[in-house]
Amino acid sequence: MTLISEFSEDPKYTIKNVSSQTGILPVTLRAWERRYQVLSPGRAGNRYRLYSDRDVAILRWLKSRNQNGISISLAVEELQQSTRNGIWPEAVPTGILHETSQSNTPPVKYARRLYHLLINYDESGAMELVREIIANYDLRTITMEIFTPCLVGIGEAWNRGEIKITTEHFASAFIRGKLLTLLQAYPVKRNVPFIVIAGAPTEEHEIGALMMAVLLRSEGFRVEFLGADIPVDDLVYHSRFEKPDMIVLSATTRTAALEMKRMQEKLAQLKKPPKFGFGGFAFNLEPELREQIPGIFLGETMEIAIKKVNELLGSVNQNRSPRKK
Ligand code: B12
Repeated sequence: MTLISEFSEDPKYTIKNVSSQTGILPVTLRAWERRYQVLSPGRAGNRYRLYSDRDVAILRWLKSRNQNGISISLAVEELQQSTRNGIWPEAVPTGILHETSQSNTPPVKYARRLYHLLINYDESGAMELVREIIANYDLRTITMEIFTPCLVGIGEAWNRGEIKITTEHFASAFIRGKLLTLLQAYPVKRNVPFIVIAGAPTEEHEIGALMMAVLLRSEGFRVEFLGADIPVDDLVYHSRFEKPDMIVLSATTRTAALEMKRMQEKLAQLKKPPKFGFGGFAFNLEPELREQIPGIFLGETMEIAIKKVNELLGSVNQNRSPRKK
């Protein structure tokens, strides 16, 4: 095990050399340097930047965190926090980073490729593809433009009788697993607004709620994800002690959507009731259901919902990474 601090700080590599060692484009290197002040390359006599072995180790570490779904701004924050406490992370062994694809493949093509790999049970192919997707796209694109259409395609194929339930279970378990990894890749913050997210009572679909959890955690909120089919009394009990600022429930079926009424009525009896937001497929399919739930409909898409939550609770993440494509 080699810590990043063990690498020399002597300036020696040009930006071109560092780019070929790390697979990060020179333009990106300059942008990271400017935006995050994470590197301080020395200057040669001719004023060209010269990077040290430690700079290269830091860049490789940042890239590897990014490939695990962490935004660069959060990875930098993580690094700065731990080095302030005198703790340096372990260096990423050479050979572990895969090259960032320079392809201009649109997300919809990735969604289709993922769909085909999953319906053919090609798990290692799907894992490789998701690694490529994570290296190329931001979280919003990954969840809304790649995972969601892939799942919708699976649902349609199942509805038409083209695939069996076994295939659907395999595909949704795979995507659910990737989302859980992304969720756990973000730090669990304290002293920021606290949101509890779950599927409404009787609701078996949990991926929409899980996606919301990942997206809201990436926005900097403290987020607890409780999975599908959460019983009314248990969530009320949990809220009494945990005191979330907001509860977000999702529903895909009409029955689950209507269960939210009972949930909200009981939550409203708490001493300090949390804000109650909801959304999901059921409310898009039957918009009139929205009026029947005494809470805040967060919107038809996750993008709208994230904006709404930021308005309701106050934005906490000033340092969000820009879209990559
Ligand atoms: C995977 C899956 C399952 C899995 C779920 C596994 C799991 N762990 O989650 C299992 C096998 C359990 C399942 C069960 C059933 N399913 Co199903 N399932 C799906 C499938 C293929 C994907 C669902 C998914 O995760 N989508 C991803 C999400 C992100 O997509 P989305 O909902 O379109 O999201 C958009 C919005 O809804 C919104 N959104 C989503 N969630 C949230 C949350 C909040 C808070 C907000 C604000 C917004 C929001 O954001 C997105 C747009 O940006 C869909 C197909 C589809 N079209 O989605 C069918 C689908 C949802 N299922 C369907 C059905 C019919 C069922 C069953 C009734 C089947 C049965 N006969 O048993 C049961 C329901 C049981 C129950 N009581 O809940 C229908 C729903 C039809 C309806 N409501 O009228 C669909 C559409 C399939 C179809 N084409 O017929 N299913």
